[in-house]
Amino acid sequence: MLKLYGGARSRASIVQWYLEELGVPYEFVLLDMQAKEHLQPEYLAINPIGKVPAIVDGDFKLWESGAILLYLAQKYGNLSTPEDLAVMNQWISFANATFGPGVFVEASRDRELPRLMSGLNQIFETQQFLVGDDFTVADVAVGAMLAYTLMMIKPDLSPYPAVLAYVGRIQQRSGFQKTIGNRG
Ligand SMILES: N[C@@H](CCC(=O)N[C@@H](CS)C(=O)NCC(=O)O)C(=O)O
Repeated sequence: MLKLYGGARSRASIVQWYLEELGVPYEFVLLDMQAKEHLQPEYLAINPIGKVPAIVDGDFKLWESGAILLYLAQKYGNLSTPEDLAVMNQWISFANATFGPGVFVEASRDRELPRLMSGLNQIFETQQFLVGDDFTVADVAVGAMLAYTLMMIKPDLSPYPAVLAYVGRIQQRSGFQKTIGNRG
C-alpha cells in the first residue's frame, strides 16, 4: 500500500487530502518531527533533504508536495492530454511558488495578496473550481493554500466574495474535513 510520510501539522495534509479525494488506499506514517524523526537515516533514505511530505508507492519514492500531487493525478486521476497535465502543473506551481511565498512571506504580502485574490476572484465569479466546474488536483494545491491563508493569516477577504464562496465549497468536502480541516 502507498505510504505517505508526514508530521502532525505539515504539508503532508495536502497530499493526504488528495489521496482521500482519489479514494486511493494509503498508510499515513506519522513522524515525530519534534523528536527529529525526519532527520534520521531511515527517513533520509526516502528524502535526503529531510523534509515532509514524501511517499513510497511500491519501489517508487517521491518528495515535494507538488511533485507528489502531479504524480498522483497522472497515476490515479484522469488526465488525458499533455495540455491537461500542463494546466495542472501550472496551478500546482502557482500554489507553491507564487501564491505561498506571496502570502506567507510577510515582506511581500501587502503587495501580492490583493493581486492574487483579485485574479482568483475573477475566475470564481464564472466557475465553481479552478479548471471549470469540476474539482481537480489544481483545487487541492491552491485550495490548501487558501485554507492555510485563512487559518494562519486571517486576512479580510470581504472584497473577494467569490474567493470566500470557493473556500466554503472546499471546506465542505469530506476529504478536506478529514485532513486539513482537522488540523485544529
Ligand atoms: N516545498 C516543500 C516544503 C517542505 C517543507 O518545508 N516541509 C516542512 C513541513 S511542512 C518540513 O519538513 N520541515 C522540517 C524541517 O525543515 O526540518 C513541499 O511542498 O513539500
